[in-house]
Amino acid sequence: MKTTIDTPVRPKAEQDLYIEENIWQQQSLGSLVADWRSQFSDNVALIEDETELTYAQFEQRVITRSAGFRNIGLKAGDHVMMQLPNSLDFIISCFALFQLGVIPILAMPAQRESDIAALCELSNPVAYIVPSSYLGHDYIAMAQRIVSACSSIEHILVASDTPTSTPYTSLSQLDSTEYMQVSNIDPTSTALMLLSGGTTGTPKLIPRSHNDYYFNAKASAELCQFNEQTTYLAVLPIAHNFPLACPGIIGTLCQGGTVVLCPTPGPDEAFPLIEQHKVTHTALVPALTKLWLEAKQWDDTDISSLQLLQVGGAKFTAEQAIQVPDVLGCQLQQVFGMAEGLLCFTRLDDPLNEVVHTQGRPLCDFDKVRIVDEQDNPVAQGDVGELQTKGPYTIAGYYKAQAHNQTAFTTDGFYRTGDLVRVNQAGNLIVEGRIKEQINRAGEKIAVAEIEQRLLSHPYIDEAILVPVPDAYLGERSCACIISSQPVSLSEVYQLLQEQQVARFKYPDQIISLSFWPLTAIGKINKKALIKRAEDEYVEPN
Ligand code: J2J
Repeated sequence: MKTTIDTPVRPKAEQDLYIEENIWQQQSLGSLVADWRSQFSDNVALIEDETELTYAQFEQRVITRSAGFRNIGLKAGDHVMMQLPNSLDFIISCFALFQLGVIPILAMPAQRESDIAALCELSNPVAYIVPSSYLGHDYIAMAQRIVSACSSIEHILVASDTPTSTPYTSLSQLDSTEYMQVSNIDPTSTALMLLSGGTTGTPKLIPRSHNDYYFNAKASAELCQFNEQTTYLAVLPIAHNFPLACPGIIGTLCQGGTVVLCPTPGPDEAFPLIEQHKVTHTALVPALTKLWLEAKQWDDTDISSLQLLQVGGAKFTAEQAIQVPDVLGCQLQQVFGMAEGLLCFTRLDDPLNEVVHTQGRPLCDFDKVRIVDEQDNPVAQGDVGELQTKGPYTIAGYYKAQAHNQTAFTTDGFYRTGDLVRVNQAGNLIVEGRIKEQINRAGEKIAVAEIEQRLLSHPYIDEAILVPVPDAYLGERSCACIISSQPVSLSEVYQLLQEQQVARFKYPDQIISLSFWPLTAIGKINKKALIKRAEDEYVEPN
């Protein structure tokens, strides 16, 4: 793997191959906006509340925002921290930045100061884009604190409903009617950075190039047969790869369809939008799907327009998968993806049995996958092992993470996913577990090391281990197992994490106290025994 200072790149021969094979279109994401306008001009591209934008109006909004960004001095290669909920502002700003070659770093609204500050330290953004508030959190106050610690940030930009009293620029104030020519952006360069679920105490950034991300979205849209009649409901937070580009928003726009923005993912907001806009496609994580399945039992909103529900992000049980066609009245597709790249989909013409029991197969023929044992040797056909992958839209390394990249990638450039999988007779992958130190809580990823380190900062906690415990609602909940000098309650742990400005989804759901660790026969800490104990001691919250 050849490494530039910050962003590892693929070997030249691989890049040439992808270009030769027309997998990489050599087109920047920002330049797509004009192409879409010329193909789909009067189609509705985006809907948020009462606002509908055609492709022509979308282009106009992107151009004026782009000029505004340029007027405050943003330039190609700059980084901008973006932390917006599902909104037009998100999409318009994103494409405006793409046009300038400015790289948005896509943080989720649920993230709090500890993550954002660490990401700013890593990436030195020149601007930070926030909503004024969302779901009760004051982002302006958070931004003020971040800026005082991060000297690279010159601008706090606040999405539309900015109170006039703030000293910060609102995004709409920025919009300029000046004509903006799309800059000449190298399509092999980084277009955006996604956040990794992470396995370590420090966050990692995933640099995705114009070429690879365009392919990711376009090929996914073709596989899912998106077209001008597609209406996609963006339900999951759109800073996440899945609703953004698998095919998600960008894939829908590639095909001339309509994107409807859903501000929160509950059925109470989503169902009426499906009915109102005759939504045909959407994507969910398993925990939300369970909620939708339950809600449909008593909610009689007409969601019969729904044709396809994609479910991914965490293991979807066959018991729930089988209910989707009957209860929600649409086809199911399982998606096993990762922000680092590789996407596996069940196909629309797969037999139901494969769709219910497997997580599909790679998006394209150029995806290389291998399943290996602990020594990196291929396992026998059908056996379980770690999935390693490389391909035209899988990264060659994380941003500015040279040491970590040495272990996260093999010497021949394969990404070690940390996922345990097997392949069935039909060639579909089945996710069996993971070896990475991560908890998958309702599709949101928690790096075990980060939370263990934070638990150890409590004065009474001497040792801490965070384990995933099977949970009927979340798929997995997290349990803090501690050895402490004095009793520590879950609410004391919450207080600690709140003081450290940690995102809420990372708080342990359960705590158990021990006086010594249970050990395996060879003397390692027996995590299975800890998980069993967590299950035995659990009292469901009421
Ligand atoms: C089991 N585990 C899964 C699945 C992801 C589409 C869909 C999901 C993501 C995503 C994504 C899983 N069954 N169906 O980016 O574009 C776990 C694996 C994987 C990790 C990646 C997309 N689908 N997972 O979830 O970067 O452990 O991406 O390595 O958030 O989620 O997490 P993330």
